Amino acid sequence: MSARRLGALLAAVLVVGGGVAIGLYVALFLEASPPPVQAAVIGRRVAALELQTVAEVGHGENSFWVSYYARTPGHKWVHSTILRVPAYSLVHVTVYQYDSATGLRNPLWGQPRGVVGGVMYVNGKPVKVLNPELASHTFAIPELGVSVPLPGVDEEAPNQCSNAPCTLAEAHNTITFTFRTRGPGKYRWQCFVPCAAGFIFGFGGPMQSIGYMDGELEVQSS
Ligand SMILES: [Cu+2]
Repeated sequence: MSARRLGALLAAVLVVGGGVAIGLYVALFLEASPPPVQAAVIGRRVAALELQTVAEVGHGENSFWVSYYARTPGHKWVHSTILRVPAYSLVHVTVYQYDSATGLRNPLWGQPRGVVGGVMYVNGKPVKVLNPELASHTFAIPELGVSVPLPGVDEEAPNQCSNAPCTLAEAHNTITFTFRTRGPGKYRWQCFVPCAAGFIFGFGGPMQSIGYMDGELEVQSS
């Protein structure tokens, strides 16, 4: 075989092999992707989302990973961060926050932003800025300018949750806020607290995994 032919053959093998590898990667990614959770529609252009954050899942492959969970309109907690909401709507969010504080790298994020009235409610009380050291996670949708710091529970509080999904009988803070969606599309959302214990700078593992501290907001035309 001539060197030229061999070169062409090798190039073809690489292209096909690369294609197969990319296909496999996409297939595995899709398979690993958690199921979408629909927000409850509670009015004309008004929806409601319920989330919880847990210090550790408590079971399964990544038992020690910190995570978000989402609740279906049928009140079932799902281990997912793929959230479906209607376009051009108000979304009322309730987060049950079961994890303790880690603290923010950037104190600016202690201010709830991109939310209606510039305010969040912590256990029913309005909060316009949170001491950055008290943040356990944030709920942030960078493209929509939404960033909400979630105050952690006291580490000494009795009844800590260690197996998700957590229940209201366990120590938690309840945070509520409202944001407005724009047009249909996929918007990335994530936590910005370096909350991944045991990973470099707290930013590995769950902090870079959809279904844990990263998610997608699927905005759909209604
Ligand atoms: Cu987090």
